[in-house]
Amino acid sequence: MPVTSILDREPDDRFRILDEDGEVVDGASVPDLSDEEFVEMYRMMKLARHFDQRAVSLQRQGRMGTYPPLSGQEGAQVGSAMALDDDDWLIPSYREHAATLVHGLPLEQTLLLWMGNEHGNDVPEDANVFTAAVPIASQVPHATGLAWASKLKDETGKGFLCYFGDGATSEGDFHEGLNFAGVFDTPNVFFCNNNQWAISVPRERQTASETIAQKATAYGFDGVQIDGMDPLAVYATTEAALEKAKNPGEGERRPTLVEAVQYRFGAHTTADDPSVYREEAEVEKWRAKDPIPRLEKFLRATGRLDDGDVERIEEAVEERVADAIEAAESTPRPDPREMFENVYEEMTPRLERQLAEFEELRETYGDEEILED
Ligand SMILES: Cc1ncc(C[n+]2csc(CCOP(=O)(O)OP(=O)(O)O)c2C)c(N)n1
Ligand SMILES: [Mg+2]
Repeated sequence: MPVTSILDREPDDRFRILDEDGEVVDGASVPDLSDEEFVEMYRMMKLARHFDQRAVSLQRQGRMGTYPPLSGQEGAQVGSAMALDDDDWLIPSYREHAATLVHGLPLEQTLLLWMGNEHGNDVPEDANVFTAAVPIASQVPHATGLAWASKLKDETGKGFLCYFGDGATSEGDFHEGLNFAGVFDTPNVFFCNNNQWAISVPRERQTASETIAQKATAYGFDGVQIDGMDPLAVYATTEAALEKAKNPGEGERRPTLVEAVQYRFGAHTTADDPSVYREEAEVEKWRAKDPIPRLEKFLRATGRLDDGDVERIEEAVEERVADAIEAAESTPRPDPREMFENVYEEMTPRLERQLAEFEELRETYGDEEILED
C-alpha cells in the first residue's frame, strides 16, 4: 500500500490501526517500525504520563506556577513526533511537552518554562523545535511562513509539523495559515489535537462542521480524521503527511490537515476545574480509550514487551523525571529584568519606560517585598 493512500480518504472516515483492546483492526497494516522503535514509543508515552503527574503535583506544592496537563494525549503527541526526521521542524502550542521531548527539547526546559523561567525557551541548537505558543493559533501562520521560507530557499526534505487544538480552528490565524499554505503549496502538516474541549467550550460549540478535517477541502488540500488515541494510526498518518509535504506525487498538494480525535483526561490547566463543565461519566468513557494500555496490550501480544520490561521502563522513567526536576529546581531564578528584556530583540521605548519604573520600585521597596509570592 503506498503511504499516501492513508491520506486519500473522506474526512469523516476515521483512521485507526489499533482498537481499544490493542488489537489490529481488520485490513489495517502495522507501521514498519523495528521492535526497538515500538518499545521506544511506549517508553516515551509512559515518560510523558509520569512527567505529567509529577508536574501537576509540583504545581500543587507551589513549586511551579501553572501547568497544562496532557494525560490522554500521549499517543497523539509521541506517535506524531516520532514520524519527524531530525531536519523537520516542530511548531508546538503550549501542551506539547511529549512531542517536543521526542524531537529533542529536554524535560527540564519544559519545567523551567512553567516555573516562569524564560530560559525554558532556550531550545538546544540541534533541536528543530519552536518555542511554546500561548496565544491561540498564533503559531499556525508562523508554521506556514517557516515552510514557505524553506520552499523559497529550495530546501527539500524539510517538513513543518504544527500542533494546535480544536479551539484554535475558530481563530483567524488558523484560516490565514491554512489558506496561505494551500495557495503557496508549502511543506506543512497541520496537526489538530481535537481533545473535545477548549477550556469549558465543547467541540460542538466550536464549529458547526461535522469534522475539523473537512475544513481542509476549502483550502484545497487533504484533510483526514484519525483516532488520536491510537499511536500507530497517528504515526502512520503523520509519516505519510510528512512524506507528501516533502515529496508530493504528481498532482498532489503538499499540506495536510490531520484531525486527531482524542480527550484530555485532566484539567485544561492547573488553574481550571473541569468538574464544573463536564460529567465524570464522559471522562470515564474516554479513559477506556487510553493510548498507553492500548499500545501495551499490542506490544505484549506480539512478544515485544513483558513484565520485566515494563518494570524496568517504569523505574527508568521515574529516575529521568526526578533528574529533570532536580535540574530545573537547581537552576538559579531569573532576574525579573528579563520580563522586559526578552520581549523583542531590542526593547521598545515603552518597555524601557516600564523597566525604569520597575527598577525604581525595586530600589524603593526591595526585591523581597516585590517578588513575594
Ligand atoms: C488568542 C487567545 N485567546 C484566548 C486565549 C485563552 N485561552 C487559552 S487556552 C484556550 C482554549 C484553547 O483550546 P484548544 O485550542 O482546543 O486547545 P487545548 O487547550 O484544548 O489544547 C483559550 C481560549 C488565548 N490564550 N489566546
Ligand atoms: Mg481543545
